[in-house]
Amino acid sequence: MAQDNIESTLLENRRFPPSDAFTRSTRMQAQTLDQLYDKAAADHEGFWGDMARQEIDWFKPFDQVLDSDNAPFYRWFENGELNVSYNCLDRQLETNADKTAIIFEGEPGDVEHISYRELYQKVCIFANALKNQGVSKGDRVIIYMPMITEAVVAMQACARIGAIHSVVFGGFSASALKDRIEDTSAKMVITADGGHRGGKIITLKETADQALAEGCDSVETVIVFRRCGNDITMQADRDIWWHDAEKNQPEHCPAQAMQASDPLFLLYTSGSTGKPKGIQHASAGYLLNAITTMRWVFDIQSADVFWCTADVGWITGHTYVAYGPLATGSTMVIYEGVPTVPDAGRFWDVCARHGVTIFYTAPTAIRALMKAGDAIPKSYDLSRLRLLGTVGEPINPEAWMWYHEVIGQSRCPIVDTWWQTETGAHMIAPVPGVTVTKPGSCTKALPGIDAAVVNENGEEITQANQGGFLVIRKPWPSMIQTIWGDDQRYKDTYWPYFDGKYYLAGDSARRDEDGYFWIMGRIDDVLNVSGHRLGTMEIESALVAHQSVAEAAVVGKPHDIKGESVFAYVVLKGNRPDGGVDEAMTAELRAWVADQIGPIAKPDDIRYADNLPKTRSGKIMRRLLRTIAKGEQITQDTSTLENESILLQLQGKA
Ligand code: 6R9
Repeated sequence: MAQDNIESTLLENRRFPPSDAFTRSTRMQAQTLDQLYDKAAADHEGFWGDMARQEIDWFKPFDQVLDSDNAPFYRWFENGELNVSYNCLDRQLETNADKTAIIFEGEPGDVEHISYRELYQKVCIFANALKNQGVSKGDRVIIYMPMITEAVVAMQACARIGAIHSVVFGGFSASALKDRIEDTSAKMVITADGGHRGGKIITLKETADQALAEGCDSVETVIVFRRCGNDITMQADRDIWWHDAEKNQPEHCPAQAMQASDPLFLLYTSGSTGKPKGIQHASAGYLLNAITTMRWVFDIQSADVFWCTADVGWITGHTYVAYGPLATGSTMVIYEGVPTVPDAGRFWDVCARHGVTIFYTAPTAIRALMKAGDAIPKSYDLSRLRLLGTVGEPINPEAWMWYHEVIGQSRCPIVDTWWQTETGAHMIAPVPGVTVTKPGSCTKALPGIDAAVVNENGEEITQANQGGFLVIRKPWPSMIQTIWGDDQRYKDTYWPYFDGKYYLAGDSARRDEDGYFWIMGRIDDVLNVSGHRLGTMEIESALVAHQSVAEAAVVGKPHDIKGESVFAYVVLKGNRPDGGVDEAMTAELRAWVADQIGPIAKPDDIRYADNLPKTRSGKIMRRLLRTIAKGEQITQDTSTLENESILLQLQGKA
């Protein structure tokens, strides 16, 4: 996998400088950017301290920029007090009250424009409703919603009263939801009757009921927003409609003063082992980098219409839907559904009708829409677009070129943004108007971000195009605080080497002769399916939980559109099916995994064998399984295998 990547990207030598027209219109000029880099290099803490004073409205100023006493549990902006929702809403009211904050479009086509004043009122009323239902500062609230305005209202309302939200993607199953409810001991679940997705109604409340059927004792209340009008059952002592909870609630709700390092939210993400981890983010540092990256990377300006297509169930939907655009007083689009309903022109239709100027999506969406052909985007007026962005996985140069030429009409710079749930905001990304881009490279680290590629001893690799570990060598404001309830796992996962001094991203990368970063892939067993992180362990555990499965190993297989697809090798209890084929079992296991984790985790391929290839010490040889999944010739040494003869079965040849 990594090897392919090196070869294809090494051939890439096209350069795209920003146009003069773009550079003239941008907020950031090369000279200013240089000054930022210089200042950050000379005085890391002073740089971020100044930024925090400039960009955040504080209730009480901080007295220390960075407290490293208990590293790697860094604390930014000690003793400062603020409220994130106040910074997103209240401070826009003076000059921006009538400006549109959100242009919402439902999948069925319903459109709503919400001004900052209206959003402020919605958030205040709902925040009061939460308080009225007994939620207070520090309580955890699970949000399991469709991609509608109210999802953002719920997040902002939590932030307003200091409750810690944990959004669970609406595509996740009851059992995934249950795990998150239990890990957070949430007091409340906020959901909707349903959401529109892919021309169907996703029955969220029904799934939430399944999750809550057993255990989840911490949950006292379920608030249900009526979106689709589908039939649901309300449990009298537990469930309340959103509109009923809001009855008689005042239109103002004071913003709770929070310590800078009080947690703002938890968001679960996959790791290489064990259950998903609750990534914990702090209030002030997270907000700061949401704002700085909106300015530096998205060049956000007052007339922009910004559209990040990510669901709020992912970090991208947190930073670049729920917080960043509002904290910078911007207008954004929120779209409920999928890109292909009613047809593959939907994204471009939304861009054209709402005058989107900045468009941010994932390579997997770009590849899928590219496949639908050029005629579709060409039939829409995309002339308002001025900047394009991508996130979630490496973008292949072919898709980059299509995005540039067909969507951006060779006019719009592309910002390929590398970051993670744990980093909170963009870390390595171009500054449009200044950075010369190269298709497939996320270019350079942003000011104040000390990214490097190092070898296993932590020494920086200076030789061009030599791969190594991607690390961040200095703390940054929007960094992960810890893993919820598991400080040790936080240390072990992110600070295992280099004397615990460098943050280990879990990606491999190389830098070219210009110092540009090229992400090569994960160094652990994490898959990236359509830009979503999935742990191979999680899928394996789900498979093994099925009554017929004895053992399972999961690897990624390169996929045209998804980037990677899930390929599972399964050892059944009892006999291997004749010729390795059992379509009924395959269908059952796919449905089972969808049920255990969610449809995104469904294996595209399942292959049955009597055993898995293991070394004598019992380690599954995943590299070998990856080679087989790709249908490639096995060149690895297989002599350490316990049972070489199963190779034929694994290859589907016996
Ligand atoms: C924001 C987000 C993080 C992982 C990350 C890396 C991959 C993200 C990328 C990229 C190459 C980019 N990744 N952006 N790889 N180029 N521009 O996606 O967060 O879901 O936590 O995933 O995604 O492997 O480590 P998250």
